[in-house]
Amino acid sequence: MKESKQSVSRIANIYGNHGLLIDSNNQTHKFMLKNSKTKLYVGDSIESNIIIDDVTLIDKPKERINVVERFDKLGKKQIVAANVTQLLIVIAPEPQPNFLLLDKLLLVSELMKNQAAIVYNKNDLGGLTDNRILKYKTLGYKLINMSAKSNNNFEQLYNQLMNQTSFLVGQSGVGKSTITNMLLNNQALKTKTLSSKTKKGRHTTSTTSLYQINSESFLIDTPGVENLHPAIENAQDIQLGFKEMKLHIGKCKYRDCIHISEPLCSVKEHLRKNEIESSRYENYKKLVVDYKKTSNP
Ligand SMILES: Nc1nc2c(ncn2[C@@H]2O[C@H](COP(=O)(O)OP(=O)(O)O)[C@@H](O)[C@H]2O)c(=O)[nH]1
Ligand SMILES: [Mg+2]
Ligand SMILES: [Zn+2]
Repeated sequence: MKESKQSVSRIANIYGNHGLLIDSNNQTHKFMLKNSKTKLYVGDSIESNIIIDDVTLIDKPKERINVVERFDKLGKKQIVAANVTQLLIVIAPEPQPNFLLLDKLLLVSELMKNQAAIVYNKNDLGGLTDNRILKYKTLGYKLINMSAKSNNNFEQLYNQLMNQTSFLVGQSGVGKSTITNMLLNNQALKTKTLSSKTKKGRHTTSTTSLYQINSESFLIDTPGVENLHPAIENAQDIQLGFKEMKLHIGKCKYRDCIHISEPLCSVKEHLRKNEIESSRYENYKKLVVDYKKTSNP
């Protein structure tokens, strides 16, 4: 029986009580949980565990800095990954961007205290000229203009990943798995062709997986991340995801103003002056209404 110790590793994927982890030398190993009741997520960090016959026995993960949550099909909260430091929100000319989803994902990122970057992929199909997208740059978000297929602006994306655990999010079909493939430069993930009839992407990622880009940089790709759940604790939190509204916090008549029906509201005043764009404000309102519907009063 071979037995050895190892330093910090990250969980790469999980199937029940076993799966794969990546060690600090970018080597993949099998693991098994000692106790199948222990909660373990992709991205979890594991410290010095015992390896027996090439299988790492895991007692418990290190304390998490955060978790990414979504609603499952039954509307129940589910954790999809842990220890994420950056959301990479991927959009493309096709499928057409869903701006409500984009604004919601920026809020998810803000409430996780993560950094966010918007990746405009498939620029080979259409240049980045859409003002609805360009405005995010004006708002202060990093906007990477690239094509995974024609390897355009790969450098910029690569630099954005350095020293981060990045989580790829966005509509199905925007190219998340293709980007992952490009980065890993292998065929480990299979991508299928966009269904030309519906122009809607099909899921091509069957399970959440973490990949190592270099010793300090990791990337997580997962299917079905459209219903990520922002960690909203009260309606006041929602404005934090909107940089242009954040500027006016504390300037309304009411300290707890949520900028919808209150009088003497600074946000609505700037909205009237077109300093806050109405489409962003409408998405803000939808997120507030959505939150109120699902939260217990
Ligand atoms: N033209 C073009 N197609 C791309 C690009 N990136 C991905 N695709 C295609 O878009 C489709 C969906 O990609 P996929 O990576 O599965 O998307 P995911 O659902 O976000 O993981 C596939 O047919 C890819 O070949 C790109 O940069 N340009
Ligand atoms: Mg995919
Ligand atoms: Zn207000």
